[in-house]
Amino acid sequence: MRANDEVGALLEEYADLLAITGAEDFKVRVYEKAARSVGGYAADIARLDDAGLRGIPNVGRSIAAKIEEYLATGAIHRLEELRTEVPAGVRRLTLVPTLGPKKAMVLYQERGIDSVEALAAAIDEGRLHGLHGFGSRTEENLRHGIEILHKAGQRVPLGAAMEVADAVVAEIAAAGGCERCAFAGSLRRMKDTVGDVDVLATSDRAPALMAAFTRLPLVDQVIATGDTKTSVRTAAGLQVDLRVVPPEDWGAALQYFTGSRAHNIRTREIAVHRGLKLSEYGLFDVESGAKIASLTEEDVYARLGLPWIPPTLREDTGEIEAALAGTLPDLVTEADLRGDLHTHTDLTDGLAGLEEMAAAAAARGHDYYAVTDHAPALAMQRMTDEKMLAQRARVRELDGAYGGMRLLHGTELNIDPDGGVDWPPDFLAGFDLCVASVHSHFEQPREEMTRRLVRACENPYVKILGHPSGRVIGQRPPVEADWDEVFAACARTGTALEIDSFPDRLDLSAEHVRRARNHGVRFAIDSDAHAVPHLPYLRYGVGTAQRGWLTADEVINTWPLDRLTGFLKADS
Ligand code: DGT
Ligand code: CA
Ligand code: CA
Ligand code: ZN
Repeated sequence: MRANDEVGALLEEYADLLAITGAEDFKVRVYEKAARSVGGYAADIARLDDAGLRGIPNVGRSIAAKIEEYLATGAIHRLEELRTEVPAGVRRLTLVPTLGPKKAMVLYQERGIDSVEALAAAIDEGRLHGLHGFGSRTEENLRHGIEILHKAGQRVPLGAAMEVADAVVAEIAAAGGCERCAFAGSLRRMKDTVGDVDVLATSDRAPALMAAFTRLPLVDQVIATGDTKTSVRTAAGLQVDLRVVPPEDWGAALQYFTGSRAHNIRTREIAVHRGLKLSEYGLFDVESGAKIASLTEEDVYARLGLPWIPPTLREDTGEIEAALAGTLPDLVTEADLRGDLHTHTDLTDGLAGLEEMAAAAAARGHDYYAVTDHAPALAMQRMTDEKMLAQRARVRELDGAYGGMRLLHGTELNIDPDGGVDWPPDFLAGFDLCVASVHSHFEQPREEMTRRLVRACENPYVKILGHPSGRVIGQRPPVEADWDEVFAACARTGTALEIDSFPDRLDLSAEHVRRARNHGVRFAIDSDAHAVPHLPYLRYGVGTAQRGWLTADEVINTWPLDRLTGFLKADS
């Protein structure tokens, strides 16, 4: 894990604890902003001196000092003090949707509630009655919030699990005696949340790999260790399993541990029909016991009479039938993407300036890059017509300064409760591209929400419906709408549906993508980047698109610029 992420998490915790202990809002916000800036900062903070640290946006003298203290000693004294005042469970209370820090502290001080479980029990036993600010309506909201939190369970968003897995794989691969190493399981299938991380390696010296694994700095606790499997837990509570197999069994083990369970049941059945037996050790002839295939996944699938099936499809939702029929889709890949169509800068809530974002995008090899800052109705972003036009002028000036990459000027509009957007047609006409998203009134009844989204699609200037369901994984459920009606409207009006690649959104979800696809809709896989380190999030959006069975041609930002520009014309 990068020091930036560690310190970002500590500053966020600091902000939470300040809020819980009743510090002024402005002070809390200072730390929240600093947390995001540090986490999103492109350079490694462990390599910065004091002046370098203070060059990070939103980091002043006192925060720079705390960061230096952490880098030097591994702890921040003031944070340790706050931790003794506020039990960890009280901070966890603020993860309950609708429960803010002040209310959490009241619950702790007045009723001794120091965990989510204790809160649920207190509600059930009626112990919140009479507590100021906790009427029956509030209680109902809390009950619902606890449900949402529990549904998310202990599952971790894809992005957080991927960071851990990438770090583990890099370390194990570099350990002496390791031949191959990769992650398997739900992570390789790019599921939007991950229960635990499954890492697979081949070596003739398993004990050396296990020892290297348990010594990794991110390991907080060793759950169990042996010669074939070791399980550990990170400080954030994520379990990581490392399995070591002999080099000749790599393919069979990778196939087995990638899953899903449902997919494996089907492949085992196919084996049985052929007089074979499939396990993590290989594909065997039942009669002779001879091993028929195990070195590569391709071998295993081939001896089952199947083409290799991409991991993102392995859910037994039609991929076996498609493989047998020779009709597996040619899935979109990250290499197919030519640009990014939804990104922010520090003109609104982004952390980096236009030039920095554009330069980083160009370094990724994009052919085009759209800047789409927030529109005025999101009041806290303080957007004005003048600021937007000044940004456009700057975008036009800079266009051409990044090699072959074209800069597009767009905006992310807010869809109001009636389906209208921020600006009138003549102003919208000046943009190269308008994304439109729901940022408020998430709880509208289904019919109203459907009408709202359909009306937004019908606006001829709206070309992409941003994060269409509005979900935030583990925090906010998707809005209720008649999705088939919305998807049909997108197809009819030539509005692309976004797959927002931000790892806590992944919105549209893979299930919705697959449904939308049947309506003949186009999609845009966007980073929604608010900082330079967010640009690579496209990888998660591509994973989601693959799980939705998308091919490159269905994704508008795989198209060459002239084809894209045709799509973006208001009358198309
Ligand atoms: P997760 O961790 O809940 O996000 O989901 P997975 O799919 O990573 O599941 P996990 O970690 O329990 O196991 C990894 C893969 O190993 C799983 O997808 C299929 C395979 N596997 C593990 N245990 C079994 C089993 O008892 N039966 C079968 N058929 N496959 C198994
Ligand atoms: Ca797993
Ligand atoms: Ca596992
Ligand atoms: Zn948005």
